[in-house]
Amino acid sequence: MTNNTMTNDQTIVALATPNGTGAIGIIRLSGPEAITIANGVFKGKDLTKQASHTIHFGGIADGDIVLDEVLVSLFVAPRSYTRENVVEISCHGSAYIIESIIKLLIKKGARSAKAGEFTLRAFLNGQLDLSQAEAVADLIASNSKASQQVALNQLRGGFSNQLQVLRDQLVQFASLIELELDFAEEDVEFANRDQLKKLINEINKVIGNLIRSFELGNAIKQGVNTVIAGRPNAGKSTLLNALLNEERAIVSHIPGTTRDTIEEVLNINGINFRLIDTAGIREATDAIEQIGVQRTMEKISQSALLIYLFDAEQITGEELQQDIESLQKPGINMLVVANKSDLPEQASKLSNLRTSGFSDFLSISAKEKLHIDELKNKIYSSAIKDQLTGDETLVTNIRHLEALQKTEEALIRVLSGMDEVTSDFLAMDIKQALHYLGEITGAVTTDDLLENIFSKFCIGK
Ligand SMILES: Nc1nc2c(ncn2[C@@H]2O[C@H](COP(=O)(O)OP(=O)(O)OP(=O)(O)O)[C@@H](O)[C@H]2O)c(=O)[nH]1
Ligand SMILES: [Mg+2]
Repeated sequence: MTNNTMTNDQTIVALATPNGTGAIGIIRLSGPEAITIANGVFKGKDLTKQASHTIHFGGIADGDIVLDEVLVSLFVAPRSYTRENVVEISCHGSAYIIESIIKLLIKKGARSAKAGEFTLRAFLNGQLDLSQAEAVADLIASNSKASQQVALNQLRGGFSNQLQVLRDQLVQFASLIELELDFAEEDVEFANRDQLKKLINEINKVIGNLIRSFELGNAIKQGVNTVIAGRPNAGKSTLLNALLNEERAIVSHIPGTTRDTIEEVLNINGINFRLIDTAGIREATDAIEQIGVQRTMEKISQSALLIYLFDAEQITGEELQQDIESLQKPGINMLVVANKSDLPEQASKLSNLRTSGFSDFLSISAKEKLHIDELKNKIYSSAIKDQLTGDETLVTNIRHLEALQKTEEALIRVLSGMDEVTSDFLAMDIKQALHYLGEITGAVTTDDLLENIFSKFCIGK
């Protein structure tokens, strides 16, 4: 990141609304000169003399040429998103007008904002911590009720507050141990080792929970990869259609109908599931089908949830067991589902299976849409388990996950070295744990880290 971006002495400008034609477009200016620059092109009241949080109607003009009639909103530092002077110009949403106004503002001394630069300034000026700034990006990208809630929770500081408290406690111990270093000759212990152990165990418990929450947090943010697999003709494509309530995939009585994978998003109770219909698994009869079956296996290995569908008419109990065993992988939840329950002959087959000790499956009819809601509930609860109560802290960000894992490792080193190593090594490991915790909230940052985070934002945010 250049020094230009890191210092806030320049006034930046960007369109804050999406590109293209809309009813209105909002152009945002932030920086020390935001109000003066806007005032220089504004035909109306003297903006430099107006109070913060007021809106003013007037024209935007380049000399004598009026470009548009607009509303100007004023936010005087530090009462703004960036804590700098901020002006938002709401103009008519023509791409031409927007471009002309931005060009004019640049001519008058503003410069184009980089991706995420407004939020970067909010962070640098202490308005948000780093994990909150990241939550802004997540909130903009959220596409389901659950992902919006998790991002909003993080924006409100739930996540970082929890870590900050832990970090503060650890800082105290670090300074006591530092103190011991100063008195190395005397062999004194200022930091009570038992208390330190207790604190570290407490911190590790919280960190462990946060680390474990990532699986769910990530599922909520990205959607849960859910593969429908089974032998040809089991009714996988019919099930996809039934779940989506739409004739999405081709269904036929010919085994091997689906060749390529078909993906569609299904939202269940606010969580997005990426449903993937696949080619039926069997010894392929031609080269194309063979590729299809390979893809099925790839999709299964990348999935979080596998719906294994079978037609009891077409499969023996042993084959069923074999299929299930060969598809069961660590990290993948599996739901076993018997299809075609509308057919009268299925009942006796299924009861045979049950008497032979195999009963852990749900019975549905994809074609007649029987027990589809029950299946949806199972899909939901297998992904969410009992973890989602509404306001818990979930880690959704891989960067946070890595920092938490590194913190945990450092703390384990502290624990295991406590009785053996000297205070200086102990101090080093604690410092490292503090460093990684600080990386999450932004108490510790590097230019690379900031660049990496904010370059993923959109321009204007
Ligand atoms: N009676 C009945 N027939 C079904 C049911 N589900 C699917 N079928 C029929 O089973 C046949 C195969 O259905 P598909 O959905 O194409 O099966 P598939 O598993 O996608 O098959 P491939 O793509 O070839 O692997 C079709 O004739 C469907 O109409 C069901 O619940 N009841
Ligand atoms: Mg199919």
